[in-house]
Amino acid sequence: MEKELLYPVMNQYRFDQKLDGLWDFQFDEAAQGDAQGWPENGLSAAIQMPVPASFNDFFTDKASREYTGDFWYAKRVFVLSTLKGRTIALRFGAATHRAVVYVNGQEIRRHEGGFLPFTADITAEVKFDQENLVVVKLNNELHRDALPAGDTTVLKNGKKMAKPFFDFYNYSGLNRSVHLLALPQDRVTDYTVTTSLVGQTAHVAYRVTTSQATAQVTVTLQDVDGTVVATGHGRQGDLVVDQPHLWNVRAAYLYTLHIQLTTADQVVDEYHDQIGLRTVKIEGHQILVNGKPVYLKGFGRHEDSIYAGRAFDLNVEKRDFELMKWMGANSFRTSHYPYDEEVYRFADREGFLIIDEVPAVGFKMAAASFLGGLDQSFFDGDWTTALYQKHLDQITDMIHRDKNHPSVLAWSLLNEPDTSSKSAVPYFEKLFHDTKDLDPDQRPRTFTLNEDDTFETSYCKQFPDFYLLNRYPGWYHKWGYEISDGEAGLRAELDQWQASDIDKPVVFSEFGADTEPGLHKLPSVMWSEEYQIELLQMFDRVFDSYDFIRGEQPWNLADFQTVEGNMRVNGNKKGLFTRDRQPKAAAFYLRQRWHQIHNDFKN
Ligand code: BDP
Repeated sequence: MEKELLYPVMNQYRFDQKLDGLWDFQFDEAAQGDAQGWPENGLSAAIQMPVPASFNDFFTDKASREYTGDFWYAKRVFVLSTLKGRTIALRFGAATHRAVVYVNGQEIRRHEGGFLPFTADITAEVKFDQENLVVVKLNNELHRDALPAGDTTVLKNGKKMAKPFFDFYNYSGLNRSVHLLALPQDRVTDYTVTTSLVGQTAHVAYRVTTSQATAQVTVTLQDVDGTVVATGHGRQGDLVVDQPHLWNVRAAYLYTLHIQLTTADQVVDEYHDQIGLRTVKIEGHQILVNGKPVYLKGFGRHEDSIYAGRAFDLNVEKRDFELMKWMGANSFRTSHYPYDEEVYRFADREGFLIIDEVPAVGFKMAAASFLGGLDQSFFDGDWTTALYQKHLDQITDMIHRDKNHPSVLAWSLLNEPDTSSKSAVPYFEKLFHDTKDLDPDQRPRTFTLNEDDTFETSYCKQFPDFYLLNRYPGWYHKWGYEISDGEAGLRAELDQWQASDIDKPVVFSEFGADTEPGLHKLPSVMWSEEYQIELLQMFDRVFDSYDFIRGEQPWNLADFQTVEGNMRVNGNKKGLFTRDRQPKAAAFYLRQRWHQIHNDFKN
């Protein structure tokens, strides 16, 4: 059960109920909850907290907003006896960063990692036709041997404080929906589809895993009209579709895959999902979707909005997709962690490509430099052994969860790790080796290279299938009037990539300027709306000069919250849109450019 991450569906065999709403909530500064019997009795002095939400921004006092340590949620959940005989489970979409789940006083499951779902089988504990006490202990401390990486310090007044080695606020809580599931004991536990194209025919290789070995498996594929276009029998096989409607970039087409389990001619389980038929491949400098080259236009993003912090919010997501479509975008990166599953479902429907990133961020001591970090190589640290296992676990779960989405183009295994020290190499060798066969679709694997990790300095250039470059000339160096030198430096680096025998695409996955909306200056100064446009224009000139650059994803779609600091004015302001999703002047500039660039620009 623990490994089952299928997106929940409701039908006559499967029950799915969202437990969203107000939960009991309590901080546990002294870590006394267990000793005081909170798992058995509930929280001793609870307040109410919305789920899904990050707790932080609801509070009006700073100690609560910044709270770091253990904190608890509890809810009484009535379970109907009509669900008896099935496997009863709780499914948490995301719990930051580690969780212990208790039901009716019994510990059921522990989980680490704040950005991926997990299930807890509560069948043995659940009481039917009664309220069940669901209690979850969370902990949001940051550590060097955990993802995302950081430190937790204790202030002189005794308060713990999170010190992220990354530039987004450590929003914490039950950030995604919680589900109560009741599933047949004889059930589909996972499925995989991969498509290959031969002429005018698509071959969809499928594999279904089940909880028990005896059931018969039947798989059908239906088009949008509900017509069955292919049928398969058995746990694995090939669905052959002649003249398929392919899933294309910004022109999606989704088929519905139905999986049916029968034993002794009785249907015991059904599962359905929408899938797209497409191939992705890197060939030379090209990123190919269905064999056609694509140029990525899009954004680095964050799950971030006012009030609920990092909570998944369908309304914000809908708005973000409308903004991205308005811009003429066709892609985004889930910087710096896997997003809620609904995001991938939106992208599947809208034909967006996703670079799916694991929360391996902050693997660079100097990344904490603007926070006062140390100047040593991250991979020299003795914490990397413990970290490695968590890193691999989370990549495994991300690929497991997201492997069937046509929108997922590539896996980003790290953001801006320190690769300019040789000590990174063994870690990378092992990581790229151990993750090679996790994805049945063999999508390309990559990571973003920070400004310090250049063509000359990075020891890990051999690993990615294509390059993601995060570059900030015009902002973190050679800024303002010196931007022309920034451009020259960028060109000098790109000339080295061009002259090399590396035959792989380069995508600019970050570049940008913090911009205060409403600040206008002629001539421009940094932070003004005019300067943001000039900086984008500089990058665009450069992108258009090199054929191997196959995508541009400015940082960021929208302004977002970070730790407070002398480099940040209430968060990171590099958004093309404000935090409440209204355009800055640069959005109009870039929109015009992107509408003139076809998806297959440069080919
Ligand atoms: C990059 C990071 C990103 C930051 C960005 C910035 O990948 O998380 O927000 O810089 O400083 O280094 O704006």
